[in-house]
Amino acid sequence: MTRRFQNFINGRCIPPNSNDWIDSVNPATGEVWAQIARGNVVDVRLAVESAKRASEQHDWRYNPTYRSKILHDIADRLDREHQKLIEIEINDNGKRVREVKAQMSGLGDWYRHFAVASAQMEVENLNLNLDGVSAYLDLIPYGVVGAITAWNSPLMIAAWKVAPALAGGNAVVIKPSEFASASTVFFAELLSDTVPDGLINVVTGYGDEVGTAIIESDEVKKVSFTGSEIGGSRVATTAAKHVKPVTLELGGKSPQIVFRDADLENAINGIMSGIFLSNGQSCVAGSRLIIHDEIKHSFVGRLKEKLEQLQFGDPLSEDTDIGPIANKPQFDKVLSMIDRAKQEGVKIIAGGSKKVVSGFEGGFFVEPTILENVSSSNEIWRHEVFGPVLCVRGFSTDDEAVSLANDTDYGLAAGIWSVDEKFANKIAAKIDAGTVYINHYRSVNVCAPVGGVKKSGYGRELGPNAIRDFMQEKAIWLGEAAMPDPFG
Ligand code: TXE
Repeated sequence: MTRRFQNFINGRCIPPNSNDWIDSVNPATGEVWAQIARGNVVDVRLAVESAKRASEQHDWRYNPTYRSKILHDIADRLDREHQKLIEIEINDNGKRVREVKAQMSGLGDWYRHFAVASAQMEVENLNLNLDGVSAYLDLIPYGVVGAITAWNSPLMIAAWKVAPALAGGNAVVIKPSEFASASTVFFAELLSDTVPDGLINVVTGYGDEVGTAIIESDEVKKVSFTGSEIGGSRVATTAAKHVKPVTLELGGKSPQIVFRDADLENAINGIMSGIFLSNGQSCVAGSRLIIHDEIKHSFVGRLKEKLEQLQFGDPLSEDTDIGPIANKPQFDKVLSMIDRAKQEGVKIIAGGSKKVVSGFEGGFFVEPTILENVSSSNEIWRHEVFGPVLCVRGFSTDDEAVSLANDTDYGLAAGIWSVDEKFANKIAAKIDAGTVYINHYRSVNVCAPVGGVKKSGYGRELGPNAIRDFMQEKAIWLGEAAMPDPFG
């Protein structure tokens, strides 16, 4: 019998009110490996009620030291038991075992950081420059927070929302992507005897059913979303109707600029990592290579050689370099965007087709693809593929490089490759993006904010304000001298 993942509400697994289930397909085989609950507004109501009760517990709401202890317990539990999550995640989204292991073994650390940060939260005095009165800043939790996540790295994306939300004294209702929900449900289940009931709830299902119900619930006071530009726009529209704040981490079309003086070996590794790790299914995927005309030809030749050495195969195998695309709609989207690029006259330098992998004939494999002869009007240059597809364009002047880099509606990340650090910093200042990497790419760290400008969204995750983003400021004023008679 197919394994079923129920909703997780108030500390236990419960079947969906609809009694309906959604198939979860293993992208390496194309076969159904599990089913997830098709949640609806009734499940969301139960989850929100349980979250509200949990968020109102006195210790949770007012005692950061207690919250810190629970977050430490979560981190320790994940350190001990994260292996149990690895296979589920791979069955769900096909990410390679080497990448998933790295993500899962670090999962506890996201929670540990916020455990420490929660314990360090202090009252902030406000410098009013007034006589006879002082003020301080109180930070208050929202209460119940909604976390709507995507399929590419479900548990890491959830950690970026759940850990700071909990540290700030909230309870969460998570809606993972319908394409990869199992690991998030299992994660909540794994923590059921570590986390007080109701603090972490998971309702699975479709965006326009479960996601909308979460945003529309009066008791959900803030929503943090990771997903597509269209999804984000819908989420923001619904939230606006309810005057509810949202954080949107949407896609990107991130440029990587390689200057003539770059350390080319380093740059090649950076470009490969930026677009071909995780099959380009990363929000910061460096999908546009902008490279000086004089080095373009040889650089692309070396990228091509690297691609030829990569092994396709089972994402569960340590030897695999390239696994499947995470789900069928995404597989179809990647291939159809490549096809349309071909029709528009874009030149295929490498890849460009689906790949049939022996033993995994039903899997959603796509060849890593390099495209040249791309212009600003091509869809493949303008729109996020979220797949292993690199567009290459040459430049001759620095201004041209900057202008090509900013020739996008998005602004999540960018890479700059030059050994002249001063020059690279000057270029970085001109790039419209939430993150710019110089001679490096793709790393994330709890101390560095993640988020975009333009259509890559708004608000930030992680970084110095991560907990405050899940809290509201309240100014408390203290009169220290007699109030004067206003009419005297
Ligand atoms: O995204 P969706 P999908 C981009 C990438 C990809 C494309 C489509 O380009 O090809 O998005 O992916 C929920 N109200 N990114 O279809 O639909 C949905 O159920 C409330 C970039 O997976 O945006 C899921 O949980 N919720 C991205 C989540 O939103 C709604 C990562 C994301 O789904 C909703 C993933 C609604 N109206 C995809 N509509 C990144 N930022 O890195 C959808 N959802």
